[in-house]
Amino acid sequence: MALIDPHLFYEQALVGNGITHAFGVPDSCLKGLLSYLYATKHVPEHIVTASEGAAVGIAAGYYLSTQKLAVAYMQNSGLANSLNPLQSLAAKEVFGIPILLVIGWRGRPGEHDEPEHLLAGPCTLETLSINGFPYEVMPDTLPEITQVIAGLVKTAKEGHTPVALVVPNHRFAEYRSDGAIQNGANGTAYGALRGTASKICRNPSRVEEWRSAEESLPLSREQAIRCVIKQLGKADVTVSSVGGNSREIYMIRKENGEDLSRSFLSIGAMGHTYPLAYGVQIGHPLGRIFCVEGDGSFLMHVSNIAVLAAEAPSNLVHVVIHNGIHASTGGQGIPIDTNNLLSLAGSLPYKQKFFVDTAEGLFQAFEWAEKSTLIVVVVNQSVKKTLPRPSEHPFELRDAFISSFT
Ligand SMILES: Cc1ncc(C[n+]2csc(CCOP(=O)(O)OP(=O)(O)O)c2C)c(N)n1
Repeated sequence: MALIDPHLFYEQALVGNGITHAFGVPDSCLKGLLSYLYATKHVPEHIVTASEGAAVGIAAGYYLSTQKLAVAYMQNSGLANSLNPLQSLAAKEVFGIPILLVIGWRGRPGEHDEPEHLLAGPCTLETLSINGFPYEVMPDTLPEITQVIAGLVKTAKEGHTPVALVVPNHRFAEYRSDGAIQNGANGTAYGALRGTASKICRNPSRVEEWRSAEESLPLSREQAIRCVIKQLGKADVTVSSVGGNSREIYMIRKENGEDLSRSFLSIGAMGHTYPLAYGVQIGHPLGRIFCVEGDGSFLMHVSNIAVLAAEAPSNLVHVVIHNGIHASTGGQGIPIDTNNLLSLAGSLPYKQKFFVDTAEGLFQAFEWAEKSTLIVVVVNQSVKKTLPRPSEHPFELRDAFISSFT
Protein backbone atom coordinates (compact mmCIF):
# COMPACT_ATOMS: atom_id res chain seq x y z
CA MET A 1 0.00 0.00 0.00
CA ALA A 2 1.47 3.39 -1.00
CA LEU A 3 2.00 5.77 1.92
CA ILE A 4 0.05 9.03 1.83
CA ASP A 5 2.05 12.21 1.27
CA PRO A 6 1.14 14.58 4.17
CA HIS A 7 1.37 17.68 1.99
CA LEU A 8 -0.99 16.22 -0.63
CA PHE A 9 -3.33 15.03 2.12
CA TYR A 10 -3.50 18.54 3.53
CA GLU A 11 -3.95 20.26 0.15
CA GLN A 12 -6.31 17.80 -1.49
CA ALA A 13 -8.21 15.99 1.23
CA LEU A 14 -8.47 18.87 3.74
CA VAL A 15 -8.16 22.20 1.90
CA GLY A 16 -9.93 20.59 -1.11
CA ASN A 17 -12.86 19.99 1.25
CA GLY A 18 -12.78 23.47 2.75
CA ILE A 19 -10.71 22.66 5.87
CA THR A 20 -7.67 24.82 6.60
CA HIS A 21 -7.30 24.68 10.39
CA ALA A 22 -6.20 21.84 12.66
CA PHE A 23 -5.77 21.63 16.44
CA GLY A 24 -4.76 18.71 18.62
CA VAL A 25 -2.38 16.57 20.66
CA PRO A 26 0.24 14.58 18.72
CA ASP A 27 -0.07 10.89 17.98
CA SER A 28 2.44 8.55 16.40
CA CYS A 29 -0.04 7.13 13.81
CA LEU A 30 -0.45 10.68 12.50
CA LYS A 31 3.24 11.54 12.81
CA GLY A 32 3.91 12.34 9.12
CA LEU A 33 0.88 14.60 8.85
CA LEU A 34 1.52 16.32 12.17
CA SER A 35 5.20 16.89 11.43
CA TYR A 36 4.13 18.50 8.16
CA LEU A 37 1.58 20.73 9.91
CA TYR A 38 4.06 21.59 12.64
CA ALA A 39 6.71 22.63 10.14
CA THR A 40 4.54 24.53 7.70
CA LYS A 41 1.42 25.89 9.42
CA HIS A 42 1.39 28.24 12.34
CA VAL A 43 -1.01 29.63 14.93
CA PRO A 44 -3.94 29.96 14.37
CA GLU A 45 -4.02 27.58 11.37
CA HIS A 46 -2.36 24.89 13.42
CA ILE A 47 -2.30 24.76 17.21
CA VAL A 48 -0.80 21.97 19.32
CA THR A 49 -3.04 21.86 22.38
CA ALA A 50 -2.32 20.69 25.91
CA SER A 51 -5.19 18.19 25.86
CA GLU A 52 -7.56 16.70 23.33
CA GLY A 53 -10.55 18.39 24.95
CA ALA A 54 -8.97 21.78 24.27
CA ALA A 55 -8.68 20.87 20.57
CA VAL A 56 -12.42 20.19 20.45
CA GLY A 57 -13.08 23.46 22.28
CA ILE A 58 -11.04 25.50 19.81
CA ALA A 59 -12.58 23.72 16.82
CA ALA A 60 -16.06 24.45 18.22
CA GLY A 61 -15.29 28.13 18.80
CA TYR A 62 -13.73 28.40 15.36
CA TYR A 63 -16.91 27.01 13.82
CA LEU A 64 -19.08 29.44 15.78
CA SER A 65 -17.17 32.43 14.44
CA THR A 66 -16.44 31.19 10.90
CA GLN A 67 -19.05 28.51 10.13
CA LYS A 68 -16.13 26.42 8.91
CA LEU A 69 -15.13 22.97 10.03
CA ALA A 70 -11.74 22.42 11.59
CA VAL A 71 -9.81 19.26 12.36
CA ALA A 72 -9.41 18.19 15.99
CA TYR A 73 -6.71 15.51 15.93
CA MET A 74 -5.74 13.04 18.62
CA GLN A 75 -4.64 9.53 19.44
CA ASN A 76 -7.53 7.21 20.28
CA SER A 77 -6.22 7.06 23.86
CA GLY A 78 -6.99 10.79 24.02
CA LEU A 79 -10.55 10.36 22.74
CA ALA A 80 -11.67 10.00 26.35
CA ASN A 81 -10.12 13.39 27.13
CA SER A 82 -12.23 14.94 24.39
CA LEU A 83 -15.51 13.20 25.17
CA ASN A 84 -16.75 15.79 27.63
CA PRO A 85 -16.70 18.74 25.20
CA LEU A 86 -17.83 16.43 22.38
CA GLN A 87 -20.82 15.16 24.35
CA SER A 88 -21.84 18.31 26.13
CA LEU A 89 -20.83 21.07 23.73
CA ALA A 90 -20.48 19.89 20.13
CA ALA A 91 -22.94 16.97 19.96
CA LYS A 92 -26.05 17.30 17.83
CA GLU A 93 -28.10 16.97 21.03
CA VAL A 94 -26.51 20.17 22.38
CA PHE A 95 -25.07 22.91 20.10
CA GLY A 96 -24.69 20.70 17.03
CA ILE A 97 -21.22 21.81 15.98
CA PRO A 98 -19.58 20.12 12.99
CA ILE A 99 -15.94 19.14 13.62
CA LEU A 100 -13.73 16.65 11.78
CA LEU A 101 -11.99 14.46 14.36
CA VAL A 102 -8.88 12.81 12.96
CA ILE A 103 -8.07 9.94 15.29
CA GLY A 104 -4.92 7.82 15.23
CA TRP A 105 -5.91 4.19 15.75
CA ARG A 106 -3.48 2.49 18.11
CA GLY A 107 -4.31 -1.03 19.25
CA ARG A 108 -6.32 -1.81 16.15
CA PRO A 109 -7.59 -5.39 16.36
CA GLY A 110 -5.26 -7.77 14.56
CA GLU A 111 -2.23 -5.49 14.88
CA HIS A 112 0.47 -5.94 17.47
CA ASP A 113 0.61 -2.99 19.88
CA GLU A 114 1.61 -2.05 23.40
CA PRO A 115 -0.58 -3.06 26.38
CA GLU A 116 -1.81 0.47 27.04
CA HIS A 117 -3.58 0.40 23.66
CA LEU A 118 -5.18 -3.01 23.92
CA LEU A 119 -8.42 -1.88 25.54
CA ALA A 120 -8.96 1.46 23.78
CA GLY A 121 -8.02 0.09 20.34
CA PRO A 122 -10.85 -2.42 19.87
CA CYS A 123 -13.35 0.03 21.48
CA THR A 124 -12.52 3.02 19.33
CA LEU A 125 -15.17 2.56 16.62
CA GLU A 126 -17.73 1.47 19.19
CA THR A 127 -17.01 4.52 21.35
CA LEU A 128 -17.70 6.74 18.37
CA SER A 129 -20.83 4.88 17.38
CA ILE A 130 -22.37 4.67 20.86
CA ASN A 131 -21.89 8.43 21.10
CA GLY A 132 -23.60 8.85 17.74
CA PHE A 133 -20.58 10.34 15.95
CA PRO A 134 -20.47 9.18 12.31
CA TYR A 135 -17.02 7.89 11.32
CA GLU A 136 -15.05 6.33 8.49
CA VAL A 137 -11.81 4.39 8.61
CA MET A 138 -9.28 6.08 6.33
CA PRO A 139 -9.11 4.23 3.00
CA ASP A 140 -5.88 3.50 1.14
CA THR A 141 -5.57 6.04 -1.66
CA LEU A 142 -5.68 9.82 -1.69
CA PRO A 143 -8.63 10.09 -4.13
CA GLU A 144 -10.63 7.70 -1.92
CA ILE A 145 -9.62 9.61 1.22
CA THR A 146 -10.61 12.93 -0.36
CA GLN A 147 -13.97 11.47 -1.26
CA VAL A 148 -14.50 9.99 2.21
CA ILE A 149 -13.68 13.33 3.86
CA ALA A 150 -16.08 15.09 1.46
CA GLY A 151 -18.78 12.68 2.66
CA LEU A 152 -17.89 13.21 6.33
CA VAL A 153 -17.96 17.00 5.91
CA LYS A 154 -21.38 16.78 4.26
CA THR A 155 -22.68 14.54 7.07
CA ALA A 156 -21.22 16.89 9.70
CA LYS A 157 -22.81 19.97 8.18
CA GLU A 158 -26.18 18.42 7.40
CA GLY A 159 -26.36 16.48 10.67
CA HIS A 160 -24.87 19.28 12.81
CA THR A 161 -22.48 16.83 14.41
CA PRO A 162 -18.83 15.98 15.00
CA VAL A 163 -17.63 13.24 12.63
CA ALA A 164 -14.44 11.20 12.65
CA LEU A 165 -11.79 9.90 10.30
CA VAL A 166 -10.07 6.99 12.02
CA VAL A 167 -6.50 6.53 10.80
CA PRO A 168 -4.75 3.15 11.13
CA ASN A 169 -1.02 3.04 11.82
CA HIS A 170 1.63 3.36 9.08
CA ARG A 171 -0.52 5.22 6.56
CA PHE A 172 1.32 8.54 6.31
CA ALA A 173 4.74 8.94 4.76
CA GLU A 174 7.32 10.66 6.94
CA TYR A 175 7.50 14.39 6.39
CA ARG A 176 10.95 15.71 5.55
CA SER A 177 11.82 19.25 4.71
CA ASP A 178 15.60 19.62 4.38
CA GLY A 179 15.96 17.74 7.66
CA ALA A 180 14.19 20.58 9.48
CA ILE A 181 11.98 18.46 11.65
CA GLN A 182 13.94 15.26 11.96
CA ASN A 183 14.44 13.73 15.34
CA GLY A 184 12.37 16.26 17.11
CA ALA A 185 14.28 19.45 16.40
CA ASN A 186 11.89 22.19 15.49
CA GLY A 187 12.27 25.89 15.01
CA THR A 188 9.89 27.42 17.49
CA ALA A 189 10.31 25.32 20.59
CA TYR A 190 14.05 24.84 20.25
CA GLY A 191 14.58 28.54 19.65
CA ALA A 192 12.59 29.28 22.76
CA LEU A 193 14.66 26.86 24.82
CA ARG A 194 17.97 28.23 23.64
CA GLY A 195 16.93 31.83 24.07
CA THR A 196 15.97 31.54 27.69
CA ALA A 197 18.57 29.08 28.91
CA SER A 198 21.33 31.60 28.48
CA LYS A 199 20.71 33.57 31.61
CA ILE A 200 21.20 32.85 35.26
CA CYS A 201 18.44 34.11 37.44
CA ARG A 202 18.09 33.60 41.14
CA ASN A 203 14.91 34.38 42.91
CA PRO A 204 15.05 32.52 46.18
CA SER A 205 11.82 33.96 47.52
CA ARG A 206 9.76 31.87 45.12
CA VAL A 207 11.98 29.67 42.99
CA GLU A 208 15.61 28.58 43.17
CA GLU A 209 16.69 28.98 39.59
CA TRP A 210 20.16 27.84 38.57
CA ARG A 211 20.48 27.83 34.85
CA SER A 212 23.81 27.94 33.12
CA ALA A 213 24.96 30.75 30.90
CA GLU A 214 25.87 28.21 28.22
CA GLU A 215 24.35 28.70 24.79
CA SER A 216 23.56 25.00 24.44
CA LEU A 217 21.78 22.86 26.98
CA PRO A 218 24.17 20.29 28.43
CA LEU A 219 21.70 17.63 29.56
CA SER A 220 19.53 15.34 27.45
CA ARG A 221 16.37 13.77 28.84
CA GLU A 222 18.26 10.52 29.26
CA GLN A 223 21.10 12.18 31.18
CA ALA A 224 18.63 13.93 33.47
CA ILE A 225 16.92 10.61 34.15
CA ARG A 226 20.29 8.99 34.84
CA CYS A 227 20.84 11.67 37.52
CA VAL A 228 17.49 10.82 39.11
CA ILE A 229 18.27 7.11 39.22
CA LYS A 230 21.83 7.66 40.48
CA GLN A 231 20.82 9.50 43.65
CA LEU A 232 17.98 7.20 44.72
CA GLY A 233 18.22 5.93 48.27
CA LYS A 234 17.35 2.36 49.23
CA ALA A 235 13.73 3.15 50.05
CA ASP A 236 13.16 5.60 47.18
CA VAL A 237 10.95 4.86 44.18
CA THR A 238 10.18 6.48 40.82
CA VAL A 239 6.81 6.88 39.13
CA SER A 240 7.23 7.98 35.52
CA SER A 241 5.13 9.19 32.63
CA VAL A 242 4.16 7.84 29.21
CA GLY A 243 6.65 7.41 26.38
CA GLY A 244 10.39 7.92 26.43
CA ASN A 245 10.62 8.89 30.10
CA SER A 246 9.47 5.48 31.30
CA ARG A 247 11.35 3.68 28.54
CA GLU A 248 14.60 5.35 29.54
CA ILE A 249 14.08 4.43 33.19
CA TYR A 250 13.43 0.86 32.05
CA MET A 251 16.60 0.89 29.94
CA ILE A 252 18.76 2.27 32.75
CA ARG A 253 17.37 -0.11 35.38
CA LYS A 254 18.09 -3.05 33.04
CA GLU A 255 21.57 -1.76 32.28
CA ASN A 256 22.24 -1.54 36.02
CA GLY A 257 21.04 -5.12 36.45
CA GLU A 258 18.28 -3.90 38.79
CA ASP A 259 14.79 -5.32 38.99
CA LEU A 260 11.83 -3.02 38.45
CA SER A 261 10.48 -3.13 41.97
CA ARG A 262 11.32 0.51 42.66
CA SER A 263 10.08 2.05 39.41
CA PHE A 264 6.49 2.20 38.32
CA LEU A 265 6.43 2.80 34.56
CA SER A 266 3.11 4.39 33.75
CA ILE A 267 3.06 3.50 30.07
CA GLY A 268 -0.29 5.27 29.42
CA ALA A 269 -2.52 7.75 31.30
CA MET A 270 -0.74 10.79 29.92
CA GLY A 271 -1.14 13.75 32.27
CA HIS A 272 -2.00 11.68 35.33
CA THR A 273 1.47 10.83 36.60
CA TYR A 274 1.54 13.28 39.52
CA PRO A 275 -1.80 12.11 41.00
CA LEU A 276 -0.54 8.54 40.59
CA ALA A 277 2.68 9.34 42.46
CA TYR A 278 0.68 11.23 45.09
CA GLY A 279 -1.40 8.10 45.67
CA VAL A 280 1.73 5.95 45.97
CA GLN A 281 3.09 8.32 48.58
CA ILE A 282 0.09 7.72 50.85
CA GLY A 283 1.27 4.17 51.44
CA HIS A 284 4.97 4.97 51.33
CA PRO A 285 5.64 7.65 53.92
CA LEU A 286 9.29 6.80 54.58
CA GLY A 287 11.21 6.70 51.29
CA ARG A 288 11.08 9.45 48.69
CA ILE A 289 8.90 9.29 45.57
CA PHE A 290 10.38 10.82 42.44
CA CYS A 291 7.64 11.54 39.92
CA VAL A 292 9.42 11.85 36.57
CA GLU A 293 7.26 13.45 33.92
CA GLY A 294 7.64 14.99 30.45
CA ASP A 295 6.56 18.59 29.92
CA GLY A 296 3.72 17.56 27.56
CA SER A 297 2.31 15.20 30.14
CA PHE A 298 2.80 17.81 32.91
CA LEU A 299 0.79 20.36 30.94
CA MET A 300 -2.05 18.06 29.98
CA HIS A 301 -3.83 18.15 33.34
CA VAL A 302 -1.81 20.74 35.23
CA SER A 303 -4.88 21.79 37.20
CA ASN A 304 -4.62 18.53 39.16
CA ILE A 305 -1.22 19.67 40.36
CA ALA A 306 -2.59 23.09 41.29
CA VAL A 307 -4.95 21.31 43.65
CA LEU A 308 -2.59 18.63 45.02
CA ALA A 309 0.86 20.19 45.35
CA ALA A 310 0.17 22.47 48.33
CA GLU A 311 -0.74 19.54 50.56
CA ALA A 312 1.74 17.11 49.06
CA PRO A 313 4.09 15.59 51.62
CA SER A 314 7.77 16.32 51.91
CA ASN A 315 8.81 13.01 50.35
CA LEU A 316 7.17 13.70 46.95
CA VAL A 317 9.54 15.25 44.41
CA HIS A 318 8.12 16.12 41.00
CA VAL A 319 10.79 16.17 38.31
CA VAL A 320 9.44 17.74 35.11
CA ILE A 321 11.70 17.22 32.12
CA HIS A 322 11.32 20.20 29.83
CA ASN A 323 12.56 19.46 26.32
CA GLY A 324 10.00 21.69 24.60
CA ILE A 325 8.62 18.86 22.48
CA HIS A 326 6.55 15.71 22.45
CA ALA A 327 9.67 13.66 21.76
CA SER A 328 7.90 10.32 21.99
CA THR A 329 5.55 11.04 19.09
CA GLY A 330 8.12 12.52 16.74
CA GLY A 331 9.09 15.88 18.21
CA GLN A 332 6.07 18.13 17.71
CA GLY A 333 6.45 21.21 19.93
CA ILE A 334 4.64 21.62 23.20
CA PRO A 335 2.31 24.60 23.07
CA ILE A 336 4.19 26.83 25.51
CA ASP A 337 7.64 28.39 25.53
CA THR A 338 10.17 28.05 28.33
CA ASN A 339 9.46 31.38 30.02
CA ASN A 340 5.74 30.73 30.17
CA LEU A 341 6.20 27.14 31.28
CA LEU A 342 8.47 28.30 34.10
CA SER A 343 6.03 31.05 35.09
CA LEU A 344 3.24 28.51 35.19
CA ALA A 345 5.35 26.08 37.20
CA GLY A 346 6.47 28.94 39.46
CA SER A 347 2.86 29.74 40.28
CA LEU A 348 1.96 26.21 41.40
CA PRO A 349 1.69 25.65 45.15
CA TYR A 350 4.64 23.31 45.74
CA LYS A 351 6.59 24.34 48.84
CA GLN A 352 9.95 24.30 47.03
CA LYS A 353 10.68 24.89 43.33
CA PHE A 354 13.94 24.53 41.46
CA PHE A 355 14.61 25.29 37.80
CA VAL A 356 17.90 23.79 36.63
CA ASP A 357 19.67 22.77 33.46
CA THR A 358 22.85 21.04 34.61
CA ALA A 359 23.62 17.83 36.46
CA GLU A 360 25.17 19.85 39.32
CA GLY A 361 21.99 21.92 39.65
CA LEU A 362 19.87 18.82 39.59
CA PHE A 363 21.87 17.03 42.29
CA GLN A 364 21.83 20.18 44.43
CA ALA A 365 18.05 20.39 44.10
CA PHE A 366 17.69 16.72 45.10
CA GLU A 367 19.79 17.39 48.16
CA TRP A 368 17.87 20.48 49.21
CA ALA A 369 14.38 19.15 48.51
CA GLU A 370 12.76 18.70 51.88
CA LYS A 371 9.15 19.72 51.33
CA SER A 372 6.61 19.23 48.52
CA THR A 373 9.01 19.91 45.66
CA LEU A 374 9.05 20.67 41.96
CA ILE A 375 12.24 20.44 39.93
CA VAL A 376 11.99 21.57 36.32
CA VAL A 377 15.05 20.38 34.44
CA VAL A 378 15.53 22.09 31.09
CA VAL A 379 17.14 19.64 28.65
CA ASN A 380 18.13 19.51 24.99
CA GLN A 381 16.14 17.55 22.45
CA SER A 382 18.48 14.71 21.64
CA VAL A 383 17.00 11.27 22.12
CA LYS A 384 18.13 7.79 21.12
CA LYS A 385 16.53 6.63 17.88
CA THR A 386 15.27 3.45 19.50
CA LEU A 387 14.52 2.77 23.13
CA PRO A 388 13.53 -0.58 24.61
CA ARG A 389 9.93 -1.11 25.62
CA PRO A 390 9.18 -3.19 28.70
CA SER A 391 8.91 -6.82 27.60
CA GLU A 392 7.24 -7.72 30.91
CA HIS A 393 3.46 -7.90 31.13
CA PRO A 394 2.04 -4.88 33.03
CA PHE A 395 0.86 -7.26 35.80
CA GLU A 396 4.47 -8.31 36.30
CA LEU A 397 5.55 -4.66 36.51
CA ARG A 398 2.71 -3.92 38.91
CA ASP A 399 3.49 -6.89 41.15
CA ALA A 400 7.19 -6.08 41.22
CA PHE A 401 6.39 -2.51 42.30
CA ILE A 402 3.90 -3.70 44.92
CA SER A 403 6.54 -6.07 46.29
CA SER A 404 8.74 -3.13 47.25
CA PHE A 405 6.15 -2.04 49.85
CA THR A 406 5.52 -5.44 51.43
C1 LIG B 1 -4.17 11.03 26.33
C2 LIG B 1 -3.05 10.79 25.38
N1 LIG B 1 -2.87 11.64 24.35
C3 LIG B 1 -1.84 11.45 23.48
C4 LIG B 1 -1.00 10.39 23.63
C5 LIG B 1 0.14 10.13 22.63
N2 LIG B 1 1.45 10.41 23.23
C6 LIG B 1 2.26 9.43 23.73
S1 LIG B 1 3.71 9.98 24.32
C7 LIG B 1 3.31 11.58 23.92
C8 LIG B 1 4.28 12.70 24.13
C9 LIG B 1 4.58 12.98 25.58
O1 LIG B 1 5.31 14.17 25.65
P1 LIG B 1 6.13 14.59 26.93
O2 LIG B 1 5.35 14.30 28.16
O3 LIG B 1 6.60 15.99 26.75
O4 LIG B 1 7.38 13.59 26.94
P2 LIG B 1 8.56 13.42 25.86
O5 LIG B 1 8.02 12.45 24.85
O6 LIG B 1 8.90 14.74 25.26
O7 LIG B 1 9.67 12.88 26.68
C10 LIG B 1 2.02 11.65 23.34
C11 LIG B 1 1.38 12.91 22.86
C12 LIG B 1 -1.22 9.53 24.73
N3 LIG B 1 -0.44 8.45 24.98
N4 LIG B 1 -2.23 9.75 25.57
